[in-house]
Amino acid sequence: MRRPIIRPLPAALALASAVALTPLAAQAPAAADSVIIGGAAVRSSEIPWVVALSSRDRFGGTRAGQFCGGVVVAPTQVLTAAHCLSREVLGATVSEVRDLRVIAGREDLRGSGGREIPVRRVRLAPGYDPATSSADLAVLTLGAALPARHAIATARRGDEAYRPGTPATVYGWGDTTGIGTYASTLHAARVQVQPDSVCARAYPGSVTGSRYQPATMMCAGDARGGHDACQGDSGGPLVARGRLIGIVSWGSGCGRADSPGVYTRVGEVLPTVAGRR
Ligand code: 4AZ
Repeated sequence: MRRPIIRPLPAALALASAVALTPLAAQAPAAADSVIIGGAAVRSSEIPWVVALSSRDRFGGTRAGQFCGGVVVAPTQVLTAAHCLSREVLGATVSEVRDLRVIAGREDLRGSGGREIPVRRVRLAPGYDPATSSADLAVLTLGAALPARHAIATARRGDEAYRPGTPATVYGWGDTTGIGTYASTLHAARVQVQPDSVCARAYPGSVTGSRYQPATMMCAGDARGGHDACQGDSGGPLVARGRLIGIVSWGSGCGRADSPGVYTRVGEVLPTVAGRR
């Protein structure tokens, strides 16, 4: 997620959400040449299922109002993180945001290529809990259809792509340095699916941090750090074996060896969203 231009939240609440979702000040800056964190630029035309979530009203026009990522799973269905649609992120309720759109097929957020499609309907996973980030998933219905070939297959519960050690790729337009350098072109980083034991050890839950919950979350990173999602990548896809396995959700800092990125476990949480087709 990105912080909205206007933040009407009480400082204490804003701080609580920042703690759960990575305070910028606490992030360890990654290497200066890293992108997404430790990734590389990719052409969005080759990754047609990645979209940007946008509201110029809330986030300004310099990067087309991008504030989160999303994933096309059917011609009019896009998945994102539920927290992307929260008041903390938007600075308003989602129904008050009149220009919520997805941007598909745009190489550079500063340009005008691709399409901007309005979001018609928003459904949050019924188990979504903003306090713990559990079941952090939302299904957006678009006002116009994208080509069916732009959609990516979603992993099912127990999919072999969830096996620890599986190579995976995370995509986004988020922070490339850990200190607030937002990308204008799509970036991708290679990570590996981590065992639940590693995720649980990294995020045991404490006064300052969220707890890893394997039922609705998974985590991915690399043992040496340096490859990760970061602020602004939330809602975007984690893909393995050609299938969507995770949605960027939260983490402590970006690219730290001891703090893998935490993702919504799509195979478990997507089936809980009623009437999603
Ligand atoms: C965020 O604030 C965020 N390193 C997303 C992913 C990660 C951290 C923060 C994982 O949107």
